[in-house]
Amino acid sequence: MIEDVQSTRTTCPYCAVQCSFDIVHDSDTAYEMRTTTDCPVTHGSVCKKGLSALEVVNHAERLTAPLIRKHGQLEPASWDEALAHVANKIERIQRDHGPDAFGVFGGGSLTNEVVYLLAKFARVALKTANIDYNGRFCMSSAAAGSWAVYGLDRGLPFPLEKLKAAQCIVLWGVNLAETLPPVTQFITQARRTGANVIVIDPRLTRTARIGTHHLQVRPGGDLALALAMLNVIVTEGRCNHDFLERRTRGWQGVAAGALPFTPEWAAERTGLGTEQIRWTARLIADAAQLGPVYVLSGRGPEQQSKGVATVKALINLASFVGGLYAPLTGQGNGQGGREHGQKADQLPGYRSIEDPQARAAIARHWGVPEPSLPRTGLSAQELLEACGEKVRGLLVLGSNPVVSAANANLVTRKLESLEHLCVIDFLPSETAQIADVVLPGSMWLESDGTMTNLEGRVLRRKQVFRPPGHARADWRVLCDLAARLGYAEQFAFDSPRAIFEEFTAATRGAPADYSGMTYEKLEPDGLFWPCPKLETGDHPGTPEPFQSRFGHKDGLAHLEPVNCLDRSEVPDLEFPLIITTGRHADHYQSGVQTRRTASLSRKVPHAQLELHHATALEHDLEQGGLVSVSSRRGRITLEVKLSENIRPDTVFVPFHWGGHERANTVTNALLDPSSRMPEFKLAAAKLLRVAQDNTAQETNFLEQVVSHDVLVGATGRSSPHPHAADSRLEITSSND
Ligand SMILES: Nc1nc2c(c(=O)[nH]1)N[C@H]1C(S)=C(S)[C@@H](COP(=O)(O)OP(=O)(O)OC[C@H]3O[C@@H](n4cnc5c(=O)[nH]c(N)nc54)[C@H](O)[C@@H]3O)O[C@H]1N2
Ligand SMILES: Nc1nc2c(c(=O)[nH]1)N[C@H]1C(S)=C(S)[C@@H](COP(=O)(O)OP(=O)(O)OC[C@H]3O[C@@H](n4cnc5c(=O)[nH]c(N)nc54)[C@H](O)[C@@H]3O)O[C@H]1N2
Ligand code: SF4
Ligand SMILES: [Mo]
Repeated sequence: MIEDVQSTRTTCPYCAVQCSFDIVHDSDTAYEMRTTTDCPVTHGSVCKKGLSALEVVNHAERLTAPLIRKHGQLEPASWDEALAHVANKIERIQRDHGPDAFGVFGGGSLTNEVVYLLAKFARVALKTANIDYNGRFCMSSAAAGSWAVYGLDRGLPFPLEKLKAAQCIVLWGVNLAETLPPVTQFITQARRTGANVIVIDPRLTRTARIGTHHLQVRPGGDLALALAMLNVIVTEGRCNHDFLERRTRGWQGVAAGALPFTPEWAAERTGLGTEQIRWTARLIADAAQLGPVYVLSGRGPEQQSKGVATVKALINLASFVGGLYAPLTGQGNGQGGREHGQKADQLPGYRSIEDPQARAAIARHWGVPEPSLPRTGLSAQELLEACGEKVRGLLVLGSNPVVSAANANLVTRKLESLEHLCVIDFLPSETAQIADVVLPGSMWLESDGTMTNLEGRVLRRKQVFRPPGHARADWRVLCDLAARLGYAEQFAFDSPRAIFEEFTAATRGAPADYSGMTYEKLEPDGLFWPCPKLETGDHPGTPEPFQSRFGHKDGLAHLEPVNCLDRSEVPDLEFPLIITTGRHADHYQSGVQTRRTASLSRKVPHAQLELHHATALEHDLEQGGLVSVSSRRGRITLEVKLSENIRPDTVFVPFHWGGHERANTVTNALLDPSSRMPEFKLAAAKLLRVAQDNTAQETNFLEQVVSHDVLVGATGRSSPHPHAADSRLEITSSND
């Protein structure tokens, strides 16, 4: 009926920009998603992923009933049966092996309400130390570096608008034209008024094309490059002493520490010329004389086994010219997701689980004795790799680690060896397909909540529909399960608003203080944290927390000298190339939603290996042909995409696919010593041409070896194309 049609303003299900949309709908159908110039973040520009998000809401594969594995197959069950089954498994595993034997794995796409609830569920209902989440794979290095040096991680510590007035923006390993597309408007506006935009990426990306300068760094060379640029700035006397004196401490040690790292030292490590390094450092320092300089990183320099050291080096570089460093957060609630307790070492409000005061405050808030709160548990990759041994059961909510964790063959085997795997999802992700119980949760427009975007701006997410069939809102699933475990009283919430009220009160006095926020005050433009509750009046929020002070008690940035310790895999005769991984504009994350979005997947149905013409020639590969890529961990088969835009020593693959196209089959799970971030951006690899008959021929001319090999998984398939069988996966076929 025409009079039923209404419009609900909410935010996008995907990335950390959190663009606003108006959903035009009636009580059970969404007709349209409209952009709105009222969007406080991007003023109406969005990307095609966001705009296509409705396509998957009514997808035929939506999970609408709980599923329990019986005789190897996932079969529909009632909520009663499924919840009793999961609660039983939890109780049995914890009774036999202790509370930490049951783990929890969360995600950065969940609302703050669900993140808070999951953190409380793990610590109160399960009493397990082992809760971690996919943000460990995402923001952990940037967060650890920012906390150490700035004393706080608030992602971008200023609204995106501020970028327009920059004199120089360094986009370090971030391909925002594909990953945060509407942010490009702020970059191009800065360019129009004369800013230099320096893009540092092994590929000449779409982002590099909107920049003024491109440094085609060798993967993993970022730390050496940052150190060498700092060396130039220090040795040529280009430091901003005023900023260093007023806003930092420890800079003298950093300056002295930079002396050995000359551009000559860095040239081979970075794959760049000494003059290019010198010239770029001077460009940044000169621009800083005229106005603001921002060094913004993406996952390129962060997803490395030296990610934290690299982030600290980027902060040093920015600080020495008087500029600011900030990471660009990735997931929809990647910022809130890392603040409210689903990380193994955190309690809500971005507090440390080891801090006695924080423990006491949260224990009081939750009505439990302080000693009952667990301590720091295993980090994401370590938690997944402990499955089947230290960890016997796992609850996954908001992640698809079978596709997205490093060294995914190993991780999948570990998950399969669990006594119990429970996945809460709205689609049959690859991880749900190997679960023992799948609980149907809610999509973005099926529950109320809040999301904290990449600027630290907290925005309202609004419910438009009820979850389909027997599916339930995620928060309700957690409350129901907690009740089964005997914690009905602590999880007696009747709405996301009730959770929000308890959650914001829990953050009072914490670094990420949301206590002054209410659902009403978050409209229309959101509020930036910290936003404490005041005795009188409303706190306006804090758009620029670093404007005059950093997060440490003394208000200063605590700069640290950084060394170039490198444990990364180096290419050798057997694995002569570097493989790096990342994203494609048309797909999102582990691809569960975008591979099922017809308008996106029609255009980009498969993972392609991007490689340079010269490398292709050397390996006898042609456009559209098949290539097998192997590393010390495994082998995948991909279509060849020839390019002039990538270093000849490097190949690139997006990680949005599973099966034989799964990038993480080849990635290295070497962890950063402090953030525990796996090395997604760098592994040694070799290529093998896949002949028509699916026989792989080694054509590595460097080694002058030609051998024949049969591709794992590429033989015995009825389809002439090894990808075809992956396009529609049956939920019941997983454990056959
Ligand atoms: N379309 C799309 N958008 C997304 C997502 C998505 O899946 N798809 N995911 C969201 C999420 S969660 C995140 S975290 C962000 C990530 O956003 P980005 O950080 O922009 O994404 P990536 O493609 O992982 O990496 C960025 C760039 O790093 C480069 N790179 C690879 N290795 C290195 C290296 O060693 N050094 C340097 N300097 N660069 C290197 C790659 O070539 C790539 O262009 O995107 C968000 N937005
Ligand atoms: N090789 C390589 N691997 C990477 C990366 C890389 O650059 N290279 N990047 C890493 C990064 S930065 C990230 S963030 C991770 C992301 O990878 P994942 O952690 O796998 O994240 P998603 O693909 O978003 O998975 C989300 C899953 O949860 C479901 N889901 C999403 N939202 C909700 C919700 O609100 N409720 C419920 N119940 N379910 C939900 C989706 O259907 C999907 O199955 O991948 C990491 N892995
Ligand atoms: S930029 Fe991010 S938030 Fe905006 S429409 Fe695209 S995916 Fe959604
Ligand atoms: Mo991410």
